Amino acid sequence: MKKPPGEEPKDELTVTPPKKWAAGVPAVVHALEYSLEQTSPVRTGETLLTMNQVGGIDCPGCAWADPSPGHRHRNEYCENGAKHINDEATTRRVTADFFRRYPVSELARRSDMWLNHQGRLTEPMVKRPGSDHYEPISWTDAFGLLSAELTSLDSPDEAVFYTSGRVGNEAAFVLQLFARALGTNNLPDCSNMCHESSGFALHETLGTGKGTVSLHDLHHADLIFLVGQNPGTNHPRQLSALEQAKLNGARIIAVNPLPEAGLLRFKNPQKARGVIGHGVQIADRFLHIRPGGDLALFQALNRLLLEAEDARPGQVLDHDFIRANTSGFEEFAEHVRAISWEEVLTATELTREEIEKVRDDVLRSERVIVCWAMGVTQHKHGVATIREIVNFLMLRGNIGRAGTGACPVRGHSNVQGDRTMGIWEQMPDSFLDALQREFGFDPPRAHGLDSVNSIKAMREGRIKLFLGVAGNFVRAAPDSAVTEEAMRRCRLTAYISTKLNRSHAVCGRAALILPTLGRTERDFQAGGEQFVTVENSMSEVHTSRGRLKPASKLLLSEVAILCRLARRTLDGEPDIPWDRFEADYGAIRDRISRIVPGLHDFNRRVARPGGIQLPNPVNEGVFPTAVGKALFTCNAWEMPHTPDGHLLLQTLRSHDQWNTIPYTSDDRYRGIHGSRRVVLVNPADLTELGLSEGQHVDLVSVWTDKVRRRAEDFEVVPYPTARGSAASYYPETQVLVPLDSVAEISNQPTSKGIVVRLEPTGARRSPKTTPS
Ligand SMILES: Nc1nc2c(c(=O)[nH]1)N[C@H]1C(S)=C(S)[C@@H](COP(=O)(O)OP(=O)(O)OC[C@H]3O[C@@H](n4cnc5c(=O)[nH]c(N)nc54)[C@H](O)[C@@H]3O)O[C@H]1N2
Ligand SMILES: Nc1nc2c(c(=O)[nH]1)N[C@H]1C(S)=C(S)[C@@H](COP(=O)(O)OP(=O)(O)OC[C@H]3O[C@@H](n4cnc5c(=O)[nH]c(N)nc54)[C@H](O)[C@@H]3O)O[C@H]1N2
Ligand code: SF4
Ligand SMILES: [Mo]
Repeated sequence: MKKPPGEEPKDELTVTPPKKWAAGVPAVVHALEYSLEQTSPVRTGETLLTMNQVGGIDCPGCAWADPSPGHRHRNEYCENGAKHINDEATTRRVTADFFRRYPVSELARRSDMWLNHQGRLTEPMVKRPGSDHYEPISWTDAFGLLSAELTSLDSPDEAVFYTSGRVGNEAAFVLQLFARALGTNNLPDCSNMCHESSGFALHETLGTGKGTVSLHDLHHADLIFLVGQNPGTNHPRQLSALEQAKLNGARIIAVNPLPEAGLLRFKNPQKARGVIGHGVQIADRFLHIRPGGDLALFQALNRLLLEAEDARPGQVLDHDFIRANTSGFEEFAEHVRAISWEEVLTATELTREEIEKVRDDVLRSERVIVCWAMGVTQHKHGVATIREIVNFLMLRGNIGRAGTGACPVRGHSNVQGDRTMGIWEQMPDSFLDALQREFGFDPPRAHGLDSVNSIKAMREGRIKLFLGVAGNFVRAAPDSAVTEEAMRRCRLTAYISTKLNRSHAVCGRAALILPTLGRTERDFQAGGEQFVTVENSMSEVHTSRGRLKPASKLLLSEVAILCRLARRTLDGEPDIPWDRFEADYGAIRDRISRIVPGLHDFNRRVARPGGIQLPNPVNEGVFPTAVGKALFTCNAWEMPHTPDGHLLLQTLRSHDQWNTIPYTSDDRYRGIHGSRRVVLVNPADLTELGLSEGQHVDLVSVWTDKVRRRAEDFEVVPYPTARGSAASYYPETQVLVPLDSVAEISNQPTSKGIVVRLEPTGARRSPKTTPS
């Protein structure tokens, strides 16, 4: 067993030129280095060889889809997938001794990286009110404590149940069933901070909150937009799909304030050509857009398409599609024709020629797909931007046909599945009615709290109990100081987790750590060995089966923990067979199959190689919106306003982290090594601001409430980011994101649009920039 590190990693920055390509040999080597540091060659082999294979472990990383069975590579994973899985399969352990040694107050001072590097949690622990230490507690007593707190609440709405998209379908279904049987819809999840804007926009305009694209569609598109996403780091196997599309003749347009390595060139490590050769150029066109400018870009494109139709009537727009399937075209067209070019060019920092060239690409293409991620959703007008993308697709009938569609690229491996299972504070009545029919109780109908509103309720003392499953809410949520204070007001916080993180240290007056099996591990219950199911970004539901011996004998599965807690708390009312669910997850899937449309006969169908493709009504020509047709929308926009001397900051991921958990301080593709406390700024902006490379600055966020939000001591790195903007890593910059700075309609934090000022601290490092 490897000894956990005692020291914090050193913070020493070296900058090299950003990479111009992604993956290839260094990616493979890098993944193996991290894996071997965490675990052993045998365990690395056991996990990686079955990862993303039929009957194997679903990668616990992103939600990218696997090729169909028979078309999978022997190594069907990417560098980062290998890191994520081995971060879980680590042989390092956090034991009761560790908690005796480190008081909670000290853990709260430790870095996210150090906490994660301590290894896997091994036994249930409790922190009692007034104590500064976690101490061991038996499972029975832990459930006793939690259910006593739950039953003593004045109302079930004083509890909140948070999940991340790492949770499999069965546990997600059991969790929402438990919360609703208790009487609350307070089911915030990471999606509230991730693709919530996509869900709202797609639901309103197309009548379904999910993407409409399959891998096959991507392979056969003529033109693919990659808007506000960094696939080389965050969805690396998407690059293989894009490579395939290019081989079939597709053009790709990347829209991003940063020239990300994965958008430029890709060397596929699964092919000899990729390992030794020059790889494939990914983006044929790169639009170096100002952050927040995407809505203006798509509106300008829409206006250009309408004008092209004026010039060549009947040859540009898909009138049949528009007439048969949509509503609101006239108002939309009138709105878009009136937009001002001057405002578009200021908002996007692009030239009119650049946008006209994109129009020409569109006019030459029969089949267009738009992919997007956090660069679109995490802005004030994220919902409006996605609605405008839908307008854009519909104009030429690029919805519902093979090779076309809307592709929100999802983050966590099962974030989409969790929603399908009912993890949402606003599930529609059709789902709640089905629960009522199946289980014979009245689920609450009033909407519950999402992530931002949960923090507000905690801050006001309206929430007494917080249960988190598979996430790190304290670091994922905005406005760290506010969120941490809100958490500390809770009477009890409890986390079902695999690894130590800051949410265990910044906790309620009492706190529980409930350690659980990870996806890599074998899961034996009374009914025999179990598997779980997950749904990827392309609505495919399939199995995931662990291979490794559990990290500790004292671990329980997520399903077992939730079923035991529910049984103890609800005491037979309503009558739900929690014991049976725990013993055999197939019994849970049987119930799901009667509740979730498209998952009928779940157990039998999911056992087939490749699993189940959930139907998307849009691809069958059905648009289940309020009016029964797809909607064109009119989207007013407002440029993010940055006063003189300020920059618009985006908070993003490095290549070596999983959400709130940095693995190392390196970001290889961007040429940043040894430190995460960096702020990337365009050299011309640096000159204008009177700042220079290597200078140390505090980032100060400017918001209407005048609260001081400051992230201290970041080093300035000149970087080709779009003018007027800056980029820095999340979660270190979480402290700068005001709780009230949210996207309209979706209430999603605007993590990519924070107005900041850079205040020099006086310190400066000697330049250590090295050639690549
Ligand atoms: N290795 C790794 N993989 C991951 C994750 C991880 O942490 N690590 N996280 C997973 C999760 S939960 C998610 S949601 C996804 C996130 O995947 P991404 O959305 O790719 O993640 P971010 O790092 O937030 O990057 C956002 C990208 O948007 C760009 N951007 C920022 N603002 C704008 C804008 O206004 N307009 C445009 N056009 N672009 C903009 C940024 O420059 C950056 O390239 O990744 C998933 N996969
Ligand atoms: N400023 C800023 N904030 C953001 C974002 C941003 O781009 N900028 N991105 C947002 C997005 S897109 C997301 S999705 C959220 C992510 O927010 P979360 O999903 O809450 O955070 P994670 O970092 O994925 O959670 C990591 C923890 O999950 C636990 N865990 C891992 N695997 C398992 C498992 O199998 N079972 C259980 N029970 N526990 C497990 C481990 O204890 C680990 O410490 O953050 C959001 N916050
Ligand atoms: S692309 Fe995503 S799902 Fe695929 S191996 Fe990489 S991290 Fe895992
Ligand atoms: Mo996410």
